[in-house]
Amino acid sequence: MKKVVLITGFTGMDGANLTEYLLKNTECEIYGMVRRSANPNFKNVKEFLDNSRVKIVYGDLIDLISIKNLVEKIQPDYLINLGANSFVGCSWDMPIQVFETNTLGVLYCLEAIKSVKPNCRFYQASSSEQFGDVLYSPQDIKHEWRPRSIYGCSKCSSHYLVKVYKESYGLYAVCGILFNHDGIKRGPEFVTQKIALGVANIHNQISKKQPITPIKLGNLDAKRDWSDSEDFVDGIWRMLNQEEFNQQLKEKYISKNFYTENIGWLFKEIKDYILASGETHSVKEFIELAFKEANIEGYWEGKGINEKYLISNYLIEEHNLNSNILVEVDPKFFRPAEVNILCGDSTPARKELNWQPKVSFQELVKKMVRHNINNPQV
Ligand code: F7E
Repeated sequence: MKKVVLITGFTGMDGANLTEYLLKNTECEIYGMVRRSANPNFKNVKEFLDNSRVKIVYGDLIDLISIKNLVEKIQPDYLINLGANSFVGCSWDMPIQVFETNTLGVLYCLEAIKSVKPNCRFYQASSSEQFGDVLYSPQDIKHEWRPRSIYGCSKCSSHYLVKVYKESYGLYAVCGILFNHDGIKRGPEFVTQKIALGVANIHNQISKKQPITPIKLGNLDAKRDWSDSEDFVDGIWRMLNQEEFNQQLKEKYISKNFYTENIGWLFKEIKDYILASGETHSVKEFIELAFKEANIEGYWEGKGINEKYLISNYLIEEHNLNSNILVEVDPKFFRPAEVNILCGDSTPARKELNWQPKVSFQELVKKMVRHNINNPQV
């Protein structure tokens, strides 16, 4: 029997990358949950829509009835919850919507599984934002939660809900604590894509001898542990199938003909895992590498809100440019409270699940800039 997967957040970056991964590496049938809207955005998933293994279903994380109906109708073997209001910055502007989607939505998924299909495996997208105001680096699974955003709080609450449902009802429910992961399908409001799009735009303007548009950003000193989402979806699938990817579990159970469909024994063994690169880089480093990839030389000048990344003088003359500013600070992008540094320890996922990311920070920056230069926004 082919396994059935229900993905929330299907049209987002992770949803699209996971769909691609499952189509390539498994025989699963995929149901992508989409919220009904007047202007649906299928940009990230358009290449999968004609695939007979992919079906769109309508539902909303904040509507328990819709989630329950879908679980009843589809009878999924896996419910992978990637749906969330994932933009940290906006969580101060719409705190209730963030909690409803990111926390109540998880509760509804767990309730639906518990009452309709308790052997459906559940994945929850936990986040490094839960570590917040960190006490040490790299952060491991034992690091306490010290969230600095409403988004971070919503993810801590849902993390605990998963734990409680797992322990109370014996569900295969797992949280992947994912550090920043980006890629060519990333939304334009996140800092990596904002920079990559801005650099590609300036590259285009210089080549057409048009005035250049500086990129306006917030905290340039924030440090993050950035990876490629395409590497992380592989880690997510490994977390959902730990008895297959963890050699010790495999030997302990599968080789002794344990009935894996009966997950009664399994929920006690499964673990939450961190996915991260183990490196931390500042927003400034991302900017420098991004301009380098576009062959635009620059340098930093000024401090605090007056800090700017300026284009090298010889390029101004060569291209007869109107302005020398490539990047400037706009305080409107500062957050009321900031997570200054994140760096994750993913040793257990690497050792136990045999997970190995392929794309480095430098390759990620190049890939995003190159993609935007080759596919200019219209
Ligand atoms: O910000 C700083 C900003 O919005 C990264 C989400 O996937 O990862 C992501 O959350 C850093 C922050 O991602 C701008 O202040 C400076 O320090 O790209 P971001 P995030 O907040 O780290 C975690 C793991 C998640 O779970 C989230 O869902 O960059 N920054 N200037 C800026 N950030 C933005 N967005 N825009 C700026 O202009």
